[in-house]
Amino acid sequence: MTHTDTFAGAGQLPYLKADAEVFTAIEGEKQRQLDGVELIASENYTSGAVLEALGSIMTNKYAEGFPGKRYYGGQQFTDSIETLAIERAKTLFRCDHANVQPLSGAPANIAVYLAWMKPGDTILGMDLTHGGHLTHGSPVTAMAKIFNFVRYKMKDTETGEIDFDQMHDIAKKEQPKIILAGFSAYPRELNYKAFKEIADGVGAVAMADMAHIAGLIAAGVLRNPFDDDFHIMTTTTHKTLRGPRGGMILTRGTVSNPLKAPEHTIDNLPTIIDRSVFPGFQGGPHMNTIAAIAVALQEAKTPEFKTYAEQIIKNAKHLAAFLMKNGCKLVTNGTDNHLMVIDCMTSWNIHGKETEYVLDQIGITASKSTIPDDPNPPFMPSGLRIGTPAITTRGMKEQDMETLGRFMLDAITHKTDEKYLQKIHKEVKTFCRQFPVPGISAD
Ligand code: DSN
Repeated sequence: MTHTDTFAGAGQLPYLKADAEVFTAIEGEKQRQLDGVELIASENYTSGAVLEALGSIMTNKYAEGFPGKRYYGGQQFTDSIETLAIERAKTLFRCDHANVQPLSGAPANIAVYLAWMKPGDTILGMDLTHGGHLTHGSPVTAMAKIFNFVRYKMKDTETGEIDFDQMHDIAKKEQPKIILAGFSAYPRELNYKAFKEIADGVGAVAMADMAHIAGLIAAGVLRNPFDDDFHIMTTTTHKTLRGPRGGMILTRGTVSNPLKAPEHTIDNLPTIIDRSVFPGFQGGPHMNTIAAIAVALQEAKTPEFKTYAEQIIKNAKHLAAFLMKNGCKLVTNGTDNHLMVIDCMTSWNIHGKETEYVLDQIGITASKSTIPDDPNPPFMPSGLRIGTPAITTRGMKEQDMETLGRFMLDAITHKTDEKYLQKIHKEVKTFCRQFPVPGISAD
């Protein structure tokens, strides 16, 4: 049985028809998802079961607090759902504690920062143009006004090797409270052991933001930072993990009593973090989202999910090899995970923003991206980030990567020829309609 079968009739939205404006927009988006190719590396299609939990009456319930310790009555089912999500997360990621309440990845990271640090304290994270995420200290974020972010980079952008000597020197000088491994645009596997050694050397907490690759870690196809004794892992739940939009904070160690302030020690991290999420930073958890996370985590335990995760990487490697064979310059010259960053200026002498626009014209969605030490600004950067999680969910395989690569290269070659782009757009639509989108019946 496929995910599509389990949600027969999805997209019919019988109640919503009364609100024509919202109904029409959702129908339009449904069609866009069916007719287009999704190469945004952070997007995916959830299963019908996840959608059902997300759209369920669990959204009606307030549940401030944690299972067994709530501030409202009527919690027998919320407690059982949140406990399921927590236990499933612990098994899947081999950790001792999971907080499944963060509303998404940014709130998860912020809750950790506020849990462990005081205003003015320092975090050492990846340079943003080298692949780090906005919440790792972009000057436009509120966190950058509170904490001091310092950066490490790749030593060699041709291989993706991280400059651990530089990281070590910066850590000794700046004495960060957190050393952050993780990224939103870095295509290589990380050497967590090297991060952890540097963190231990300066008494910092080792934190991994695994939002992009959580599904690949859960499936065991990429390394789990906890195997190298990381203290904290944060993630979103909607990328490779294929759940609803949400977040989690995973830790080693046990919670004492989340309603009582513990001593500020690494052993107490689970309690400190729980208290930072609630009541520190958020109010009532979104119980419909937590129900959907529980469902996604159960799906991620299956052999089918492991095969899916393996195929994501096979597809990414294949697409990267095809593009490079055809003259395309990729940052780090390939990928170990689900994403790659094309250096569009070097490849075709056009910006990432224009490349994104050209691909949009043929029904292929991607996102512009900076390249390491990009001379161009983030809104008009030199690169384009693409990834394979969503297309792999639709069932695309290696041979389909070549078809997609050809569509992309053909469109870029004919980028000013509107008629030609329309012709490719039709071909893209015919091509991708062969592959079902879970949760959307294609009638
Ligand atoms: N916006 C996500 C991404 O595209 O990587 C991360 O939050």
